[in-house]
Amino acid sequence: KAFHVAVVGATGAVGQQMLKTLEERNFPISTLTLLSSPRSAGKAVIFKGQEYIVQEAKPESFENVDIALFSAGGGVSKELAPEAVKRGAIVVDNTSAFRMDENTPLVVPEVNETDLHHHNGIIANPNCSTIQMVVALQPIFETFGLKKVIVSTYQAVSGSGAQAVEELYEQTKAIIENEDFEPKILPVKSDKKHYQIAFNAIPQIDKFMDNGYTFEEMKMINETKKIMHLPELKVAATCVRLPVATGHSESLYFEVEKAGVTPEDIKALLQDAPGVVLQDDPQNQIYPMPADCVGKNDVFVGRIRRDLDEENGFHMWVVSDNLLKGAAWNSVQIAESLIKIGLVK
Ligand code: 11C
Repeated sequence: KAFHVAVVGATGAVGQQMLKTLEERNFPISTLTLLSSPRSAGKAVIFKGQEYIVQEAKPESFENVDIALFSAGGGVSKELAPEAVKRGAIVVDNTSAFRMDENTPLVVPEVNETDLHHHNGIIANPNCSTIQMVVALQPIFETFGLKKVIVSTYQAVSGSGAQAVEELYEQTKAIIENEDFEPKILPVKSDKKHYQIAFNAIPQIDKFMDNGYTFEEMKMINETKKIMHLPELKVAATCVRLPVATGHSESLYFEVEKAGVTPEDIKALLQDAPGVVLQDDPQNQIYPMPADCVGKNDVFVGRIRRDLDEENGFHMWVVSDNLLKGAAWNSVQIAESLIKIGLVK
């Protein structure tokens, strides 16, 4: 069986990767409807060699749609995802609009695919930095138990959209050519101040909350607890933006419940874990790096070692393509799971 699929936000950084992923997976599509905000409507997009004109997303755009993949910002999802559901579609939403809603499953198929059974029309796709972390942590939790996670991220500018990638290239060029420039996008387009990203590191992703953490940090904390069904898990996060175009990296410290676990036990486990590729051979300088992970769907892990003071504590480096497993691939993977389980009419 083939399905009528709508992609909302088809011209954006994630939307483009969604189309590429649907094409690569040979996703069973009978009709493809490409939608966007009024700003991008009218643009031409090629899918499987055929040209499509992107239409402005409206409630009636979702008539007869079976599966709608949303990635056009939280405002668009809040307004139009319920309209799509009303018309019989299942929505996979890549924004933060419904993630913490208790009636909306927040799904990473390697971790909690069975949560899809409880959907009410909308399935939320988690934040990119959360996804790669839980793919690496879930097998460790299942086998050894998990007490505590402290994560520091090294995030790529494409997480902030195509304009941020442009800004990185332009600033880099301006600095090398000794020209003036004015930061306008990063760290957060709508925040009061903007800072240089080229040759820099910015310890702010999304706006600050009253508790001193950013929204990105709180997403990593709250979403991890929800996806892994571990409300009591201790999680802390510091999220930093780097001048890398694509590929988020994370340094994780975690403590397991079980005594006597060795780094070799963790490596052996992750070697066979779904969605994980182990690259861990320090003697031969083998470890994951964003430049090697771009364009791949997996989560890459390495640098696994025991903490020098805490017997049950370990350190690990986790890298993934933030636009693929962090967004487009996880969304398409959810859609594939929905079909496999028989949840798409
Ligand atoms: C970033 N993680 O790297 C963000 C982008 O909630 O889906 C994804 C925002 C989200 O800037």
